Amino acid sequence: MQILNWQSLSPQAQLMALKRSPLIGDSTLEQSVARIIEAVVANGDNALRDFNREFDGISLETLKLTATEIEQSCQQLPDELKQAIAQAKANIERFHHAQLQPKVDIETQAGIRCELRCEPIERVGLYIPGGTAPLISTVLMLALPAKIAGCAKRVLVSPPPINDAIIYAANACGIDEIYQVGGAQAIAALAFGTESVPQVDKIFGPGNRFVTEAKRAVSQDNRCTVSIDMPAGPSEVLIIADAQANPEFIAADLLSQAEHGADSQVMLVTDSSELGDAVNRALATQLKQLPRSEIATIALESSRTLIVEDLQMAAKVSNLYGPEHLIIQTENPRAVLNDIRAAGSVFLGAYTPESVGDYASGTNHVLPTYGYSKTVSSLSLADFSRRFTVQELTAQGLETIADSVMILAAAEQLEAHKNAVAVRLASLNEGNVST
Ligand code: HSO
Ligand code: ZN
Repeated sequence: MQILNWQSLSPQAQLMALKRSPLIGDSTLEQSVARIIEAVVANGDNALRDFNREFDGISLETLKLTATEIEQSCQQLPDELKQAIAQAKANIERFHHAQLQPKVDIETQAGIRCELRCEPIERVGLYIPGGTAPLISTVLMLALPAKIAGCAKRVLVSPPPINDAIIYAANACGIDEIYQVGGAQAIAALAFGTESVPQVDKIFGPGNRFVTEAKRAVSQDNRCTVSIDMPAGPSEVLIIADAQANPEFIAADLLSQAEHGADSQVMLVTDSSELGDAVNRALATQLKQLPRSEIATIALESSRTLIVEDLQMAAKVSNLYGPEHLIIQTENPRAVLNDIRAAGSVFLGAYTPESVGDYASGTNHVLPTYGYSKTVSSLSLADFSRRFTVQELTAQGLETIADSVMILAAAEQLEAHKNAVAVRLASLNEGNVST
């Protein structure tokens, strides 16, 4: 990885050093996706079957997996994979269950009761990408919080042929509606509904640029009211490390993220230039042994090591970048954590590789990328529900705030607002106290 000395860079060059590669897009992407969406709106299941043939080379009459097909896929799975899924599932369930919020129900003043209630989103669509790495773990990260939050209808879509382990994980997480359709057409089907795919209220999950563009497009389409989980960009990790960190561990962590895609970005920020050199040597050795070394090599070309004067500066640099994943391998990682303001998920200490959060520690691996961690939160139980407020005033409560409300309404020149209070006060003054 290119090694740069942070302090010696001009402010402009510092910004460049933290720049992500521009999102790979082309001017026709929007149009191609729009065409796919319109075809699904017009022709429903027939369009989905056509796209399955065109993009995935598979002819399917029935898009929904039958109970028998699900059962058959589940039987194919080796026991050790089932056990690994079970351990990951238990931890993810525990962590997300703990996120259930107690109801807020207070009196702001005597006779003025305010509540914050939480309702599950009724119908959710979970997108699981196909491709070279079947993301079994993403099924757990989406399906378990959806179930714990109480979403009544949970639908999973994935391009055919769907990997047996994905079907097994979905089934283990209580999903019984699995549709064999992927790409932008799957997102369109979830947003508008077809003869077989049900319409949903919110779509979750990662995907390629067609899926990402389709999610953006349907979330802004006023013919439906579907919303989406979060904006998506390529995966990334930033590691803060000091001289005592193990360069082999760091190289392994950088590569674990670099192997996701040629557009992944990995960064090392350290106060030790010796460590920077040692990590580069370890990267060269480890890279040779990886099956996905071609992908990782391209990712490393746009990745950097930044040498800073101390760990406070390292935290500042990390905050400027706002990484999706932040690994802190320093003597006292919690001291650095106190200076961290923006990151999707943080991994502390030598024995916490990012892989544990990707799969099994319990935290969610759907995280804000591309600097969005400054404003967007990691996926959590809250994303599967909506909150609404309730208020109830007694006559005495209304009298307590009547003047303030009427004065504010008058200041806004909204006479009818003022009147809604005034008519009640008048009625109270006439002695008509109801409750
Ligand atoms: N690191 C990915 C999640 C993942 N890793 C799934 C392996 N499988 C999210 O950025
Ligand atoms: Zn990963």
